[in-house]
Amino acid sequence: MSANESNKDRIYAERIERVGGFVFDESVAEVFDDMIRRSVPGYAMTLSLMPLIAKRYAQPNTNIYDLGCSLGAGLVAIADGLPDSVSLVGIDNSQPMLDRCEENLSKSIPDCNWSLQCTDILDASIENASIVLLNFTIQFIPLEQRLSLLQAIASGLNPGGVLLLSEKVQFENPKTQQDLFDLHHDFKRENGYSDLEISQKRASLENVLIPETIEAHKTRLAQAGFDHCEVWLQCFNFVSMIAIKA
Ligand code: GEK
Repeated sequence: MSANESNKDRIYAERIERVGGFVFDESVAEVFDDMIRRSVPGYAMTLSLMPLIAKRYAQPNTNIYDLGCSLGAGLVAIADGLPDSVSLVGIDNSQPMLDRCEENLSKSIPDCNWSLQCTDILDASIENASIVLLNFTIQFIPLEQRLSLLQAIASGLNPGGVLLLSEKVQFENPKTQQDLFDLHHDFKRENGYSDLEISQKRASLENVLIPETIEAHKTRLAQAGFDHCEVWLQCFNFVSMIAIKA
């Protein structure tokens, strides 16, 4: 098998008798880059535009966190052009993800000051931060713990700091919800996933990935202590938001 084939996501390609809940284990980490690019509309664009935001908000001598950093794509994307004095901190509770993340950062940003922590983001200590990335990760946190996580982020950010939050979202209007859900599935089909793969993956994410509305995110961000919050990118039912601490 070529390297490319071995990193192609085929996890749900064969029929599985009983689909279990989705976990970020070795088999997922191995194909994760392919999985997220073929599953999340706008992922590449989010990564390509985040550096513009990061350059504007990064403050010298501060920490920049990526919570749920997976393979480190967010940190690699924003690293170029930041002040030399920033420290990049990637946090994830999946060791298989972090093993690959370490390889990626060593190769892609060897001269930056970065470190990785294998821990639950709910236990992470966030301090002296100018930017926090939370891309497609709060959706995996139990609903009742999301506010305290955002409060910890808001209180760890310096004045003028920002949270960049990306998420799968849902819509209150049933037609909008159905249309954007269908478009997301069209996107996955277009990217080579079969109907079987799409339906088995959906079953595995049931009760594991819990999306909310954009309004629910905005309300919680305000409650957590953010002063301004706006969507800066939306592709079907996936959004990227910026939340600013004044
Ligand atoms: C990217 N941001 O490429 N504590 C720490 N890590 C966690 C927790 C937790 N409680 N729950 C989940 N994770 C990345 C993509 S993926 C999104 C993020 C997705 C980690 C989990 O191990 C995984 O690496 C990541 O959050 C979510 O831009 O798979 O859709």
